Amino acid sequence: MTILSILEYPDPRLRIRAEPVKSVDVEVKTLVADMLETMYAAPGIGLAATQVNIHKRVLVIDISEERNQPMCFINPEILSSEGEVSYEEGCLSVPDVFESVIRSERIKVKSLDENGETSEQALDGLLAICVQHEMDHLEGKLFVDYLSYLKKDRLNKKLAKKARLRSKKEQTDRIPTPVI
Ligand code: GNR
Ligand code: NI
Repeated sequence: MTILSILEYPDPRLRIRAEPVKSVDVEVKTLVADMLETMYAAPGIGLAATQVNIHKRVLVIDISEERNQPMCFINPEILSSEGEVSYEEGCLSVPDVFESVIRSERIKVKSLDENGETSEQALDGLLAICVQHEMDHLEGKLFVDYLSYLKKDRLNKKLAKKARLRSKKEQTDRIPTPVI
């Protein structure tokens, strides 16, 4: 298994719309295994293939405390949704940012599992929130897209500062050329 590297905002590759999986073959199964390993290592409660620069409609999720209930959703579709909930979300592709997002409270999702079997599941709570967050990634959408202009502006300023500090650190870290 392999730990894959996770793209970070504002990487334009996070905006690519993912393509449906045609068949759940060994390549897709390997991707699922690698994504689970990457999610557990990060650590995160979910991961979309888009985040590891693979533009296929594949998600993995584990919301259990013990981190022993891996779930996989291939070609997920929301059949119906009800209610609204607000939850403080974070994203592995937008480190250190946590903001409230309003999502549907309950959803019915149709998807394929890692064996290519179709299933329909009625989900609620954190699992429903996480599936919606991950499905947004497959559309090239990020949770920060829901923020107000003011909050988005603050986020962009914070990222600009982070980039400035990084380039400053790179300068001071540079090993000086010895004077002979
Ligand atoms: O690890 C994650 N935590 C989280 C918390 C609240 C709502 C959504 C998430 S998903 C996130 C991992 C991630 O970025 N998945 O795309
Ligand atoms: Ni995310």
